[in-house]
Amino acid sequence: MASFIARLVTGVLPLFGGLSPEQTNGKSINYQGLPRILDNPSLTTKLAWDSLLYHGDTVNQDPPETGVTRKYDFVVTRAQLAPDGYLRDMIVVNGQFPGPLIEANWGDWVEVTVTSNITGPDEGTTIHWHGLLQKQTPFFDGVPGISQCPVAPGESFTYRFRADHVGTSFYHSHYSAQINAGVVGPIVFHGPKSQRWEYDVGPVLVTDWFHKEYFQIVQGVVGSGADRKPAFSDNNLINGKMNVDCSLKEDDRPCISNAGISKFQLKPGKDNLLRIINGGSSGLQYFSVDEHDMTVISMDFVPIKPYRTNVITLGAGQRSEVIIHGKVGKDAKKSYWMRSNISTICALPRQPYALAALYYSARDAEAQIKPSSKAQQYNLKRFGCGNEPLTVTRPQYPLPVKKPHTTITINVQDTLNATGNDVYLLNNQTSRVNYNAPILKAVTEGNASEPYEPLWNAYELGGGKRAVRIIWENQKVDPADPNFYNTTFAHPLHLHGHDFQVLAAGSGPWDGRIAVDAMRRDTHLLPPNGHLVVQFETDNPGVWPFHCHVAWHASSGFSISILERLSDLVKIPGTPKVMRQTCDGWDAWSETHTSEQIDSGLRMMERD
Ligand SMILES: *[C@@H]1O[C@H](CO)[C@@H](O)[C@H](O)[C@H]1NC(C)=O
Ligand SMILES: *[C@@H]1O[C@H](CO)[C@@H](O)[C@H](O)[C@H]1NC(C)=O
Ligand SMILES: *[C@@H]1O[C@H](CO)[C@@H](O)[C@H](O)[C@H]1NC(C)=O
Ligand SMILES: *[C@@H]1O[C@H](CO)[C@@H](O)[C@H](O)[C@H]1NC(C)=O
Ligand SMILES: *[C@@H]1O[C@H](CO)[C@@H](O)[C@H](O)[C@H]1NC(C)=O
Ligand SMILES: *[C@@H]1O[C@H](CO)[C@@H](O)[C@H](O)[C@H]1NC(C)=O
Ligand SMILES: [Cu+2]
Repeated sequence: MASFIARLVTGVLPLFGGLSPEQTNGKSINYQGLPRILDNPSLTTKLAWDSLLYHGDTVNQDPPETGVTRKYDFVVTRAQLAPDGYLRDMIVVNGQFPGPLIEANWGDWVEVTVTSNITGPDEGTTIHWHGLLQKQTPFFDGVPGISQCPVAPGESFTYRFRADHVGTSFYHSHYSAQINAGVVGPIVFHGPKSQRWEYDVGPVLVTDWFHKEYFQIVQGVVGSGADRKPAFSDNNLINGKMNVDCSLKEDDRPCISNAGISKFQLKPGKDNLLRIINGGSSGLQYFSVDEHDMTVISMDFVPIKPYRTNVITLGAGQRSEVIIHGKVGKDAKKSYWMRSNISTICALPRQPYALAALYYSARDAEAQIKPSSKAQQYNLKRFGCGNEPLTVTRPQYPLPVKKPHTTITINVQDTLNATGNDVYLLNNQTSRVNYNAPILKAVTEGNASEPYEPLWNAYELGGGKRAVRIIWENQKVDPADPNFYNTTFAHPLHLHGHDFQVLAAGSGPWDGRIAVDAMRRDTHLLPPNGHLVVQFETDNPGVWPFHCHVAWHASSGFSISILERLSDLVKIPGTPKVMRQTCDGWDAWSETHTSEQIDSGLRMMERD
């Protein structure tokens, strides 16, 4: 803090880099240029994938047995950092924002020991490994109140799961809206490539950024009457960096307007792979690179038929891998802006524009030449706040769409409850879970039966492998209802434990038509006043939330719990035993700490 202020008053400052990397991102290292797995001698086995172009479906195949376990230690603590120049209280992994990169080969086991060290005030934590199937390990999915109890302050918990996909994802806290405090980092699984590239630039993590602490934001979101406040984001970051205009600041916290932005170095004339992740709390992002087209090769973990574009859409929780062909000659001597713009129509950004600088030589990057490139043009109203049309994003390896055994229609409504708090109702029911009694524990201890607790918002999908279709409807709101609150938000809906087929998505009600070669992914946008139709097979016994990835909407109860194949679930070794580890610790902690639950439960808030 002292050095922060020292730098603040040093007068003339460079174009960017007014703060040190420690001040903006703590102990975070620049993770460009993959695989980095090679840097760690204990992780060097079997990187044969790197040269392999393999035309095979890694999504619907079981991963190979590699016999390798990759171990990581995460300590989650409070920290004060200034990612964009505004000093704020954060919660981070290993002192780093963004958090450390998890890297493994397809088929490896990954073991992460998470120590909860969030004190003053104390908080628990859980980490969710976004997009992983967790087959046979549903208790390591990291959702408090569903798959585990929170890891209590001072306690540790070891997650052990399979690298069951190939591609790009991220991990994040699923405890209340703690993701917003900075508990987020990239995941890369190497494996057979669906397309050839020559240089792996690495993760490009885009996060909307808020200056207030998440507890205050959640209080505003779920508050009633005059306490109810919409959650405006203050800034937008690329790999945890951006500049802020301190003159717009409304408080007296330390702030500097040229903290520094991220720099990327691409190889001229080569095919450069960028792994773009929307790891933010809420904002719908449009990612582009000035004067460069991108060839999109995946959506979430699923390879798609490559297509060229100048911009991609990423709802919170979505990822996309793109190849950028490097410029040559005099064009490679210029620098370019990489941009991510938060939608000003379907989100609430105060400052929507994230920037990073792209260079082709280390010397230019060192000299920090300010780009003078021209922004890509695209229509902000594109796709009515939805994802790219399904005719554009076709999977590399399509699967047939089976006749569904079960069809569930879910009507979404944003309304005020009897005490005037903003809640989401899904088929008239909001969701709220109990941190001391996770649903997975209750159902595997044989201590739950139908009718389930209404606030679980449970949908039980019986035995056997069956096709299940879910139709999300976001348009049948009644404008005559005095509590009707017309949101223009797009809801990025994320299902745990599955890649679903996206059968249809668009505005208005579903017309019954199914996309040709329906793509698969784990998160897709439900547009405002629109519909989203997905289908998956019950091939993964577990309790899987299907929820909005906008942290504030999850806080307001936008979640259902899929209870999948309970009779097979109870046979999984480790149920319910694994959950007792966190629950014993959490029960003991909560006996001596009074906690205040201000939001839904999925993202419930507890404070002493
Ligand atoms: C736990 O957090 C405290 C303060 O936030 C810090 O001093 C301590 O080093 C942390 N412990 C570990 C193991 O990181
Ligand atoms: C995206 O943001 C940049 C500022 O970084 C702006 O100049 C550009 O117009 C924006 N693009 C669109 C389509 O709004
Ligand atoms: C309304 O929702 C709030 C926030 O989730 C909750 O605290 C309150 O108990 C709810 N009121 C009723 C009457 O259910
Ligand atoms: C929700 O409840 C209202 C009455 O309170 C009822 O008319 C309506 O059909 C219900 N909607 C659903 C989707 O269950
Ligand atoms: C079973 O559920 C009941 C009611 O919720 C609770 O009182 C009891 O402690 C639970 N038993 C176990 C073993 O969890
Ligand atoms: C909701 O808002 C949208 C966009 O502002 C508007 O087009 C639509 O008519 C509104 N719907 C209702 C029922 O008010
Ligand atoms: Cu939402």
